[in-house]
Amino acid sequence: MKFKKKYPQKYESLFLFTNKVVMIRFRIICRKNITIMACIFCKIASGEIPAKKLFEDDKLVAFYDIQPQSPVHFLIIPKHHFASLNDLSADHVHLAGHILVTASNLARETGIDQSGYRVVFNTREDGGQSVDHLHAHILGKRKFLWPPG
Ligand code: DGP
Repeated sequence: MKFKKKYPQKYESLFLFTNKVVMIRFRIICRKNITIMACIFCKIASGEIPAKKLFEDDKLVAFYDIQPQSPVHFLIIPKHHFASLNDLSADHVHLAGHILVTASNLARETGIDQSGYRVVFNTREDGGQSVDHLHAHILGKRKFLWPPG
C-alpha cells in the first residue's frame, strides 16, 4: 500500500481516527444545512416565501400568522435558524431581549398594548411547537384563558 510505504505504521491509526472525526463533522454540518434549507421560516426570513410582514431588520422578521388564533396574531422570528428556545444560550441574551422589545413595540403599533396580549414560545412536542424554528407568537384582541389548554 502506498500509505504504508510513505508513513510509519504508528501514524496509520492516527490518520484513520482523524479521517473518521472529519467525516462525522461533515455529516453533522450537512444534516444541519439540509434542515435549514427545508425550514419554512428560514424561507420567509430570506424572502423566498411571501408573508405579510410587520417589521424586519438585520436580526428579526415579524409577520402575521397564516392560521390566526385571535384577531391580532403575529410571529417574531430570528433570521438565524434556531430550532427552538432550547438552542439559546448566554451568547444570545441581546437577541432574546430584541425579540421581547420588538414584541412590545409591535403590540403598541397593532393597538393591543392597552387591552392586553399574550406572548408564547411553544417549545418542542409538549409545548405544541409545529415549526422547528424559534418563534414568538403575539396574540391579542380577545380574552385568553389561564391555565392554557
Ligand atoms: P407553532 O405551532 O408554535 O410551531 O406555530 C407555528 C405557527 O406558524 C402556526 O400558528 C402557523 C404558522 N405558520 C406555519 N406556516 C406558516 C407560513 O408559511 N406562513 C405564515 N405566515 N405562518 C405560518
